[in-house]
Amino acid sequence: MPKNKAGFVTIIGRSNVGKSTFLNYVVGRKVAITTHKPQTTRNVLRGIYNCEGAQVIFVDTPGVQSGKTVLDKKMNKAAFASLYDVDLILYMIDCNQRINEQDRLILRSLKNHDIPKFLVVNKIDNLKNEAHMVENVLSLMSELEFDEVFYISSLDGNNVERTLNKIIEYLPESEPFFSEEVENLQTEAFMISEIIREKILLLTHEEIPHSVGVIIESIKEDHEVEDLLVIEAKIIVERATQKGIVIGKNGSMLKEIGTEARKEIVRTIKRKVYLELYVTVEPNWKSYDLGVKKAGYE
Ligand SMILES: Nc1nc2c(ncn2[C@@H]2O[C@H](COP(=O)(O)OP(=O)(O)OP(=O)(O)O)[C@@H](O)[C@H]2O)c(=O)[nH]1
Ligand SMILES: [Mg+2]
Repeated sequence: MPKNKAGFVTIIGRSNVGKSTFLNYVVGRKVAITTHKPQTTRNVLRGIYNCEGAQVIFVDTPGVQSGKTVLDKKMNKAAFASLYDVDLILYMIDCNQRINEQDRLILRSLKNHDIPKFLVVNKIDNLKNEAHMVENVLSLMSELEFDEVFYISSLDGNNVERTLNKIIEYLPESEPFFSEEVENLQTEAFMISEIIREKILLLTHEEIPHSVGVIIESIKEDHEVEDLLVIEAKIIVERATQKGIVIGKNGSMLKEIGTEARKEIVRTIKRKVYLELYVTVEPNWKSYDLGVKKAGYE
Protein backbone atom coordinates (compact mmCIF):
# COMPACT_ATOMS: atom_id res chain seq x y z
CA MET A 1 0.00 0.00 0.00
CA PRO A 2 1.68 3.31 -1.05
CA LYS A 3 2.03 5.85 1.74
CA ASN A 4 0.24 9.18 1.62
CA LYS A 5 2.37 12.01 0.32
CA ALA A 6 1.61 15.71 0.62
CA GLY A 7 3.46 18.97 0.36
CA PHE A 8 3.90 22.46 -0.98
CA VAL A 9 5.70 23.23 -4.24
CA THR A 10 6.70 26.74 -5.30
CA ILE A 11 6.94 27.61 -8.99
CA ILE A 12 9.43 30.44 -9.51
CA GLY A 13 10.87 32.00 -12.65
CA ARG A 14 10.98 35.11 -14.79
CA SER A 15 7.84 36.74 -16.07
CA ASN A 16 5.99 35.09 -18.94
CA VAL A 17 7.77 31.71 -18.82
CA GLY A 18 4.44 29.92 -18.20
CA LYS A 19 4.27 29.43 -14.44
CA SER A 20 0.57 30.16 -14.17
CA THR A 21 -0.23 28.13 -17.29
CA PHE A 22 1.54 25.19 -15.63
CA LEU A 23 -0.42 25.69 -12.40
CA ASN A 24 -3.73 25.80 -14.24
CA TYR A 25 -2.83 22.71 -16.27
CA VAL A 26 -1.89 20.53 -13.31
CA VAL A 27 -4.76 21.67 -11.14
CA GLY A 28 -7.17 21.26 -14.04
CA ARG A 29 -8.91 24.60 -13.55
CA LYS A 30 -8.18 28.26 -13.95
CA VAL A 31 -6.61 29.33 -10.67
CA ALA A 32 -4.44 32.05 -12.19
CA ILE A 33 -4.99 34.40 -15.10
CA THR A 34 -2.46 33.98 -17.90
CA THR A 35 -1.62 36.35 -20.74
CA HIS A 36 1.18 36.90 -23.25
CA LYS A 37 2.06 40.11 -21.41
CA PRO A 38 4.79 40.09 -18.76
CA GLN A 39 3.91 40.58 -15.10
CA THR A 40 0.48 39.06 -15.33
CA THR A 41 0.56 37.46 -11.88
CA ARG A 42 0.91 39.96 -9.05
CA ASN A 43 0.04 37.81 -6.03
CA VAL A 44 1.17 34.49 -4.65
CA LEU A 45 -1.56 32.01 -5.61
CA ARG A 46 -2.21 28.45 -4.51
CA GLY A 47 -3.80 25.55 -6.34
CA ILE A 48 -4.38 22.00 -5.13
CA TYR A 49 -3.67 18.82 -7.07
CA ASN A 50 -5.21 15.66 -5.61
CA CYS A 51 -4.69 12.08 -6.66
CA GLU A 52 -4.77 8.64 -5.07
CA GLY A 53 -2.34 8.79 -2.14
CA ALA A 54 -1.03 12.31 -2.75
CA GLN A 55 -1.83 15.97 -2.50
CA VAL A 56 0.35 18.70 -3.96
CA ILE A 57 -0.28 22.35 -3.17
CA PHE A 58 1.31 24.41 -5.94
CA VAL A 59 2.37 27.96 -5.16
CA ASP A 60 2.41 30.25 -8.21
CA THR A 61 4.44 33.44 -7.88
CA PRO A 62 4.82 36.77 -9.68
CA GLY A 63 7.55 36.62 -12.32
CA VAL A 64 10.90 37.91 -11.10
CA GLN A 65 11.61 41.18 -12.92
CA SER A 66 13.71 44.31 -12.75
CA GLY A 67 10.97 46.94 -12.23
CA LYS A 68 11.62 49.71 -9.75
CA THR A 69 8.17 50.67 -8.45
CA VAL A 70 6.96 49.74 -4.96
CA LEU A 71 4.63 47.18 -6.56
CA ASP A 72 7.46 45.63 -8.63
CA LYS A 73 9.61 45.29 -5.54
CA LYS A 74 6.75 43.81 -3.53
CA MET A 75 6.12 41.28 -6.28
CA ASN A 76 9.76 40.15 -6.33
CA LYS A 77 9.81 39.99 -2.56
CA ALA A 78 6.67 37.84 -2.54
CA ALA A 79 8.18 35.48 -5.12
CA PHE A 80 11.37 34.99 -3.10
CA ALA A 81 9.49 34.70 0.21
CA SER A 82 7.48 31.83 -1.22
CA LEU A 83 10.65 29.71 -1.39
CA TYR A 84 10.49 29.34 2.39
CA ASP A 85 8.40 26.69 4.11
CA VAL A 86 7.83 24.61 0.99
CA ASP A 87 8.95 21.07 0.24
CA LEU A 88 10.19 21.48 -3.31
CA ILE A 89 10.96 24.23 -5.81
CA LEU A 90 10.25 24.26 -9.52
CA TYR A 91 12.45 26.79 -11.29
CA MET A 92 10.86 27.40 -14.66
CA ILE A 93 12.53 28.83 -17.75
CA ASP A 94 11.32 29.37 -21.31
CA CYS A 95 13.26 27.06 -23.66
CA ASN A 96 13.73 29.93 -26.13
CA GLN A 97 15.04 32.56 -23.72
CA ARG A 98 18.65 33.21 -22.87
CA ILE A 99 19.55 33.32 -19.17
CA ASN A 100 19.52 36.90 -17.89
CA GLU A 101 20.12 38.93 -14.74
CA GLN A 102 16.81 37.84 -13.19
CA ASP A 103 17.67 34.19 -13.69
CA ARG A 104 20.99 34.77 -11.93
CA LEU A 105 19.13 36.45 -9.07
CA ILE A 106 16.84 33.43 -8.78
CA LEU A 107 19.79 31.00 -8.90
CA ARG A 108 21.53 32.87 -6.10
CA SER A 109 18.41 32.68 -3.99
CA LEU A 110 17.82 28.99 -4.75
CA LYS A 111 21.28 28.20 -3.36
CA ASN A 112 20.03 29.25 0.08
CA HIS A 113 17.25 26.69 0.13
CA ASP A 114 18.22 23.19 1.05
CA ILE A 115 15.24 21.37 -0.47
CA PRO A 116 14.80 19.48 -3.75
CA LYS A 117 14.87 21.70 -6.83
CA PHE A 118 13.72 20.82 -10.33
CA LEU A 119 14.66 22.78 -13.41
CA VAL A 120 11.60 22.92 -15.64
CA VAL A 121 12.21 23.98 -19.23
CA ASN A 122 8.83 25.05 -20.59
CA LYS A 123 7.33 25.83 -24.03
CA ILE A 124 9.10 22.87 -25.61
CA ASP A 125 6.25 22.71 -28.16
CA ASN A 126 7.67 25.93 -29.57
CA LEU A 127 11.41 25.20 -29.39
CA LYS A 128 13.31 27.37 -31.88
CA ASN A 129 16.96 26.53 -31.31
CA GLU A 130 17.92 23.34 -29.54
CA ALA A 131 21.62 24.22 -29.33
CA HIS A 132 20.83 27.46 -27.49
CA MET A 133 18.52 25.66 -25.10
CA VAL A 134 21.13 23.00 -24.30
CA GLU A 135 23.72 25.72 -23.73
CA ASN A 136 21.36 27.51 -21.33
CA VAL A 137 20.47 24.39 -19.43
CA LEU A 138 24.11 23.33 -19.08
CA SER A 139 25.04 26.78 -17.86
CA LEU A 140 22.29 26.65 -15.21
CA MET A 141 23.27 23.13 -14.18
CA SER A 142 26.89 24.18 -13.77
CA GLU A 143 25.76 26.85 -11.30
CA LEU A 144 23.35 24.75 -9.29
CA GLU A 145 22.84 21.06 -8.81
CA PHE A 146 19.21 20.44 -9.76
CA ASP A 147 17.69 17.20 -8.55
CA GLU A 148 15.79 16.72 -11.79
CA VAL A 149 15.42 18.44 -15.15
CA PHE A 150 12.24 18.31 -17.20
CA TYR A 151 11.41 19.55 -20.70
CA ILE A 152 7.71 20.25 -20.82
CA SER A 153 4.88 22.08 -22.50
CA SER A 154 2.36 23.60 -20.10
CA LEU A 155 0.21 24.40 -23.09
CA ASP A 156 -0.26 20.89 -24.50
CA GLY A 157 0.72 19.00 -21.34
CA ASN A 158 3.74 17.23 -22.83
CA ASN A 159 5.77 15.67 -19.97
CA VAL A 160 3.68 17.38 -17.30
CA GLU A 161 2.44 14.11 -15.84
CA ARG A 162 5.98 12.77 -15.59
CA THR A 163 7.01 15.94 -13.79
CA LEU A 164 4.06 15.59 -11.45
CA ASN A 165 4.87 11.96 -10.65
CA LYS A 166 8.46 12.86 -9.86
CA ILE A 167 7.33 15.75 -7.65
CA ILE A 168 5.18 13.33 -5.66
CA GLU A 169 8.13 10.93 -5.28
CA TYR A 170 10.13 13.70 -3.61
CA LEU A 171 7.36 14.90 -1.28
CA PRO A 172 7.35 13.88 2.38
CA GLU A 173 4.95 11.32 3.77
CA SER A 174 2.04 13.26 5.14
CA GLU A 175 -1.71 13.31 5.34
CA PRO A 176 -3.40 15.79 2.96
CA PHE A 177 -3.50 19.39 4.17
CA PHE A 178 -6.89 20.11 2.63
CA SER A 179 -9.99 17.97 2.25
CA GLU A 180 -10.75 16.91 -1.32
CA GLU A 181 -13.78 19.19 -1.42
CA VAL A 182 -11.60 22.28 -1.14
CA GLU A 183 -11.21 23.58 -4.66
CA ASN A 184 -10.34 27.18 -4.33
CA LEU A 185 -7.81 28.74 -1.99
CA GLN A 186 -8.33 32.28 -3.24
CA THR A 187 -11.42 34.30 -2.38
CA GLU A 188 -14.22 34.74 -4.87
CA ALA A 189 -13.73 38.52 -4.85
CA PHE A 190 -10.06 38.06 -5.72
CA MET A 191 -10.91 35.72 -8.62
CA ILE A 192 -13.44 38.23 -9.95
CA SER A 193 -10.96 41.10 -9.77
CA GLU A 194 -8.35 39.00 -11.59
CA ILE A 195 -10.78 38.07 -14.36
CA ILE A 196 -11.48 41.77 -14.92
CA ARG A 197 -7.75 42.57 -14.89
CA GLU A 198 -7.11 39.77 -17.38
CA LYS A 199 -9.61 41.23 -19.84
CA ILE A 200 -7.94 44.64 -19.49
CA LEU A 201 -4.50 43.07 -20.09
CA LEU A 202 -5.81 41.33 -23.19
CA LEU A 203 -7.71 44.28 -24.64
CA THR A 204 -5.35 47.20 -23.97
CA HIS A 205 -1.80 47.96 -25.03
CA GLU A 206 1.46 49.61 -24.14
CA GLU A 207 1.67 50.89 -20.59
CA ILE A 208 -1.99 50.36 -19.68
CA PRO A 209 -1.71 46.70 -18.57
CA HIS A 210 1.01 47.51 -16.07
CA SER A 211 -0.76 50.59 -14.74
CA VAL A 212 -4.06 48.95 -13.92
CA GLY A 213 -5.37 47.68 -10.61
CA VAL A 214 -8.84 46.29 -9.95
CA ILE A 215 -10.70 46.46 -6.66
CA ILE A 216 -14.02 44.82 -5.94
CA GLU A 217 -16.06 47.44 -4.10
CA SER A 218 -19.10 45.29 -3.38
CA ILE A 219 -20.82 42.01 -4.22
CA LYS A 220 -24.52 42.08 -3.36
CA GLU A 221 -27.74 40.23 -4.13
CA ASP A 222 -30.04 42.34 -6.28
CA HIS A 223 -33.18 43.59 -4.51
CA GLU A 224 -35.51 43.11 -7.46
CA VAL A 225 -34.19 40.38 -9.72
CA GLU A 226 -34.05 36.96 -8.12
CA ASP A 227 -30.66 35.20 -8.16
CA LEU A 228 -28.89 38.20 -9.62
CA LEU A 229 -25.57 39.19 -8.13
CA VAL A 230 -24.52 42.81 -8.49
CA ILE A 231 -20.77 43.30 -8.56
CA GLU A 232 -19.26 46.74 -8.37
CA ALA A 233 -15.60 47.02 -9.35
CA LYS A 234 -13.20 49.90 -9.53
CA ILE A 235 -10.44 50.01 -12.12
CA ILE A 236 -7.50 52.09 -10.98
CA VAL A 237 -5.13 53.71 -13.45
CA GLU A 238 -2.12 55.96 -12.92
CA ARG A 239 -2.95 58.87 -15.22
CA ALA A 240 -5.95 60.71 -16.66
CA THR A 241 -4.93 59.81 -20.23
CA GLN A 242 -5.03 56.14 -19.26
CA LYS A 243 -8.53 56.59 -17.89
CA GLY A 244 -9.57 57.84 -21.32
CA ILE A 245 -8.05 54.80 -23.02
CA VAL A 246 -9.66 52.30 -20.63
CA ILE A 247 -13.06 53.95 -21.09
CA GLY A 248 -12.62 54.27 -24.86
CA LYS A 249 -14.65 56.21 -27.41
CA ASN A 250 -18.19 56.60 -26.05
CA GLY A 251 -17.34 54.03 -23.39
CA SER A 252 -16.69 51.30 -25.97
CA MET A 253 -13.54 49.85 -24.38
CA LEU A 254 -15.01 49.71 -20.89
CA LYS A 255 -18.09 48.05 -22.34
CA GLU A 256 -15.99 45.38 -24.06
CA ILE A 257 -13.96 44.75 -20.90
CA GLY A 258 -17.22 44.45 -18.95
CA THR A 259 -18.85 42.08 -21.45
CA GLU A 260 -15.83 39.75 -21.63
CA ALA A 261 -15.30 39.79 -17.86
CA ARG A 262 -18.97 39.23 -17.07
CA LYS A 263 -19.14 36.16 -19.33
CA GLU A 264 -16.22 34.55 -17.55
CA ILE A 265 -17.40 35.55 -14.06
CA VAL A 266 -20.75 33.90 -14.81
CA ARG A 267 -18.98 30.70 -15.92
CA THR A 268 -16.71 30.79 -12.87
CA ILE A 269 -19.15 31.49 -10.06
CA LYS A 270 -22.18 29.96 -11.80
CA ARG A 271 -24.44 32.89 -10.97
CA LYS A 272 -26.31 35.53 -12.94
CA VAL A 273 -24.21 38.65 -12.70
CA TYR A 274 -24.60 42.37 -13.26
CA LEU A 275 -21.16 43.91 -13.46
CA GLU A 276 -20.69 47.59 -12.86
CA LEU A 277 -17.25 48.97 -13.71
CA TYR A 278 -15.87 52.42 -13.21
CA VAL A 279 -12.42 53.91 -13.65
CA THR A 280 -10.54 56.18 -11.27
CA VAL A 281 -7.14 57.84 -11.41
CA GLU A 282 -4.80 57.26 -8.50
CA PRO A 283 -1.68 59.14 -9.62
CA ASN A 284 1.34 56.80 -9.76
CA TRP A 285 -0.33 54.34 -7.38
CA LYS A 286 2.31 51.67 -8.07
CA SER A 287 5.07 53.90 -6.78
CA TYR A 288 4.09 54.51 -3.19
CA ASP A 289 3.15 52.21 -0.33
CA LEU A 290 -0.33 53.53 0.31
CA GLY A 291 -1.21 53.48 -3.40
CA VAL A 292 -0.19 49.84 -3.65
CA LYS A 293 -2.17 49.04 -0.51
CA LYS A 294 -5.23 50.88 -1.81
CA ALA A 295 -5.01 48.84 -5.00
CA GLY A 296 -5.33 45.71 -2.88
CA TYR A 297 -1.70 44.53 -2.83
CA GLU A 298 -0.61 43.99 0.74
N1 LIG B 1 3.86 27.75 -26.75
C1 LIG B 1 3.71 27.74 -25.42
N2 LIG B 1 3.24 28.82 -24.79
C2 LIG B 1 3.09 28.76 -23.45
C3 LIG B 1 3.39 27.60 -22.70
N3 LIG B 1 3.15 27.86 -21.40
C4 LIG B 1 2.70 29.13 -21.34
N4 LIG B 1 2.65 29.68 -22.57
C5 LIG B 1 2.23 31.04 -22.94
O1 LIG B 1 3.14 31.96 -22.36
C6 LIG B 1 2.46 33.16 -21.96
C7 LIG B 1 2.75 33.45 -20.51
O2 LIG B 1 2.15 32.46 -19.70
P1 LIG B 1 1.85 32.69 -18.16
O3 LIG B 1 1.43 31.38 -17.60
O4 LIG B 1 0.96 33.87 -17.95
O5 LIG B 1 3.33 33.06 -17.67
P2 LIG B 1 3.81 33.40 -16.17
O6 LIG B 1 5.17 32.79 -16.02
O7 LIG B 1 2.79 33.02 -15.19
O8 LIG B 1 3.96 34.98 -16.27
P3 LIG B 1 3.90 36.08 -15.05
O9 LIG B 1 2.66 35.85 -14.30
O10 LIG B 1 3.90 37.38 -15.78
O11 LIG B 1 5.14 35.87 -14.26
C8 LIG B 1 0.98 32.93 -22.26
O12 LIG B 1 0.68 33.52 -23.49
C9 LIG B 1 0.88 31.39 -22.34
O13 LIG B 1 -0.16 30.94 -23.18
C10 LIG B 1 3.88 26.45 -23.40
O14 LIG B 1 4.18 25.39 -22.86
N5 LIG B 1 4.01 26.59 -24.76
MG1 LIG C 1 1.71 34.11 -13.86
